[in-house]
Amino acid sequence: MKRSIYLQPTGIFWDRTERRAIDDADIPAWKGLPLAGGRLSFAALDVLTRTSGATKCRTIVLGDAFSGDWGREALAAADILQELSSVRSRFAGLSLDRPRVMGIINVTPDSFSDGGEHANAEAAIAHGMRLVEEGAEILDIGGESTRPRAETVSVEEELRRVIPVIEGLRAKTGAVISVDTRKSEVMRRAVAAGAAILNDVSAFTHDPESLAAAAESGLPVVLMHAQGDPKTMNDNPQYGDVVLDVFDYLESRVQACVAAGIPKAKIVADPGIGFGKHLHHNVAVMAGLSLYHGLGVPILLGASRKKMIGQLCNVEEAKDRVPGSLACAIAGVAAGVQIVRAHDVKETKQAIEVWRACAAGTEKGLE
Ligand code: 9MG
Repeated sequence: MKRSIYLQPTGIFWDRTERRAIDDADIPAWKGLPLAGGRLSFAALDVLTRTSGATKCRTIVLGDAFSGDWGREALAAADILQELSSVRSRFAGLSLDRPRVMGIINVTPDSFSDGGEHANAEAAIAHGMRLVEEGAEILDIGGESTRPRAETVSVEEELRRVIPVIEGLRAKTGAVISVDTRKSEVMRRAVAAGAAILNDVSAFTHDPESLAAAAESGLPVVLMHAQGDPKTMNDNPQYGDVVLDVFDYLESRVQACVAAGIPKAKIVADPGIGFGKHLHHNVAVMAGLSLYHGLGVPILLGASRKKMIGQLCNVEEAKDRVPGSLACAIAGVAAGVQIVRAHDVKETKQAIEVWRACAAGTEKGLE
């Protein structure tokens, strides 16, 4: 469905009204609306209206602007307004009242960040155990590189790479195991080996059997936006308004999953930084992250070590992009993103914990 009105929460803050000692019943403590049912609230909305290619934006402050025309337009998107505040379900057994870190394990010889150093199962398992020690609550295991221009690998090769790692980490850690794959056969075998999340960068569009396989598994899923196939996706990506086009796509994929029998409570959406997007698209999506809460599902952000950071700061080597990755992670959690996909788990956890304490204004009671 293509919408004409979208709502992006803005003025996002950690709600600390409980510490304000207002006991005058005539002056109720003002609260914003809770963002995705979590600890953050929002005080205003950017109302985005799209007509024949152009997007107009007007910011309205909650509470006093709903009487005006733009307020009425916001109410025309009442379904989005409701989703922006609704409480999110637990995902793969994890509550999402605080940001969760998904550690990346690339079992690929051509991985853009690992340089193939984890290309055998034992090294990958050891790497995964280290990520868990560092605080990863989810491990995302992939055997096919999705970096721009990457070639596809056969089902057999992908299975050979990921299954022993899933089995090993399932036996040795309590982390939730996610499999990063676009192939139905890999999904089925990964589920049998102990995977608890299916992360598909094609949002179940690459393999015609994958959506049915996902529904059959009963597992929670991550739906990512990508324009085109990894091999050619960054050649010439085209959008009307990238932030809104990504929203439309994710909304349609959420609907497709629900129609196939996957409950909405088991779906996470991801705007897909770097997937069929130039630098100006990626930064626009980063600035638009809070809009995606209108989908009514948790949001996952994966910007770790990506080219966007290299382009912004002129850093060629992926391993040298850690500070920029942390900046992206914090931009994400400050916009209410619930899951951050990261290579550098220890650093990401530390950055998030410090941000949370500073946003909450207390070092206590954050669990
Ligand atoms: C596999 N993979 C690589 N980058 C990713 C991202 O940004 N999100 C998700 N969900 N998966 C990704």
